[in-house]
Amino acid sequence: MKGMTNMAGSQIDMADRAFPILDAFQIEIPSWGFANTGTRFGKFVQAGAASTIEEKFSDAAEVHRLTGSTPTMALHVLWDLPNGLPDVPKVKELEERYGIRSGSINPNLFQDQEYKFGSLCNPSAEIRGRAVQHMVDSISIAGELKSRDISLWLPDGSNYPGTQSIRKRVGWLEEALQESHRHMAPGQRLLVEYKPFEPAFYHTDIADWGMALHLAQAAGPQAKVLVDTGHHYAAQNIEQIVAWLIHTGMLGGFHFNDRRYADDDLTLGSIDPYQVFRIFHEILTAGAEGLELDVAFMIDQSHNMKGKMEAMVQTVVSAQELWLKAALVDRDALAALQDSCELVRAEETLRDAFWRDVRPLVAAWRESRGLPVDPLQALRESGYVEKISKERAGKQPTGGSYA
Ligand code: LRH
Ligand code: MN
Repeated sequence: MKGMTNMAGSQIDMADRAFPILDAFQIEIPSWGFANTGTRFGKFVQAGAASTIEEKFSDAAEVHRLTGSTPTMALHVLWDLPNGLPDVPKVKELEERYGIRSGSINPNLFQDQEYKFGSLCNPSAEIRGRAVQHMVDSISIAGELKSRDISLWLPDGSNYPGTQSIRKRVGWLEEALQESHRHMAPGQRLLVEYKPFEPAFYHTDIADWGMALHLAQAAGPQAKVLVDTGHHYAAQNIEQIVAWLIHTGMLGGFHFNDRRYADDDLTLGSIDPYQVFRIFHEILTAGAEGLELDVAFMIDQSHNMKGKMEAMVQTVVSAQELWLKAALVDRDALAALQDSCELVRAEETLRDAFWRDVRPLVAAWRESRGLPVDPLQALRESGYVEKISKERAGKQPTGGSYA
């Protein structure tokens, strides 16, 4: 088979193991990862940034052409379907033209002025009603686009003690998610994302995995928890949270990114690649033990400094490599060493897989699948970034800190 011509026997067995693993690996890219984004201190615009839904589909198609692992793109309702349901036919046409399917649908309950004191948790029943209507519209859009997941993140919270009733807000949130769940079609999933703080800095209504798990269970059987790797205090053991969500059958998906301090939305594996490896290890071990998992892998990053196309391709390449490393852990040996409490040998069995340089194997897989052996180099040689920078220069909206 092409790509394996000059591989020794053991390498061929390794390829036999690795290639199907890489064939099955998929990770969803966020439309907003191609747009000009910034922080509250400003936004450095890139001439090639995407500002239209068509440009985002074009960029997503290029990432998939180069990596082979990103057939779907997550959409954010107000940013990508500003008119809601009436924008669906256009999106379907773009899916056709660019060969990229719409992925998770993200309601946006954090932009409208009326959500200052909350959306689904706002003391005003009227405002809560409008926020629930946006959830219902987002669920309909997902239905029209045959997207399985409605991925909900809420900025709701408060900035000062005593200014809001935390318990009343829990009650309103339970009602709103139960009402939303009632509008879901069979097979659809509601993913509840938690975040400890920002933009609220005293209390956030869905601040941690326990709150998200309770709300998802209270909403209904089609609701699960979404783990954004950037939404944890530095001292938290994320893979332990993942293990609990797997154990309770409540793990729905991930937003992968990396961080040094808080929700920095940096590129996956750029600060702590071992963190992603440990998360992947928990998922693969559960799968190897026969647990039926249905976990959506998604990227959620804002590329404020790196070239957006380069950052996205780099992220997918890192994810492919870290997934394969974790997939090659000798799980049987590890399980035996764990049971016999042989600590160092167990740890070395895990680290051995992490230290393995799988890049030649992934390159051989790409070659065997007709993909560019080095996607980042292929991006540079394609001239795609230069082309879109010329076409899009000066057309991007300047306002707003986010996409
Ligand atoms: C919030 C978040 C959420 C998205 C947004 C773009 O921090 O992680 O998932 O809606 O980023
Ligand atoms: Mn997220």
